[in-house]
Amino acid sequence: MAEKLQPEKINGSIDAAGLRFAVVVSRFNSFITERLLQGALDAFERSGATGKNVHVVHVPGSFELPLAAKKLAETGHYDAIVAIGCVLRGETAHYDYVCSETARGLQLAQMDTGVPIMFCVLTCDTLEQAIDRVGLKGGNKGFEAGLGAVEMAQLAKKLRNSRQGKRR
Ligand code: INI
Repeated sequence: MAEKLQPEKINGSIDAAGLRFAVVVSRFNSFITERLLQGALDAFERSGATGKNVHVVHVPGSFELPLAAKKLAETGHYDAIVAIGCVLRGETAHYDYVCSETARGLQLAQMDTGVPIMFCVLTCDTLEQAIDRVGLKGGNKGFEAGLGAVEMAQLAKKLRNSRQGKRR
């Protein structure tokens, strides 16, 4: 019987040593976003990043995250970026505009620049749902995003190197 094909797997490791990160944080709902920031920083520290390689930038609200993230990505200085925000549903359609434009803008920023950008924007109906995602029932989504940034930074580096290998 023919042997089962064993594909070569390419994964990003959770090793932040020597990598550079930016975290862009919305001040709106800072009770939540500052806890998400602490989670992301914890993930960087636990995976071997050093303080001088992690920069934190604040913006007024989630709607401003994409522009700041894109400008950071364009510097060429960062291996990955985490965008942190918290949008809580109100009585008007404002919530829908902020959520959709923030998500769209962050996706465009990472596709335009090739720098991984983690979408760490909570979109919740209530404050209680948000609190559950910053350390209580749902863990800390900032920590998950930090780990995601490390993995994507490593993966992007590997894919870049394997592409260069093919050209030779
Ligand atoms: N920004 C948030 O990050 N979360 C919110 O819940 C929110 N609400 O509800 O209005 C919010 N609005 C501000 C917005 O992000 C912009 O800063 C503002 O519209 C100026 O461009």
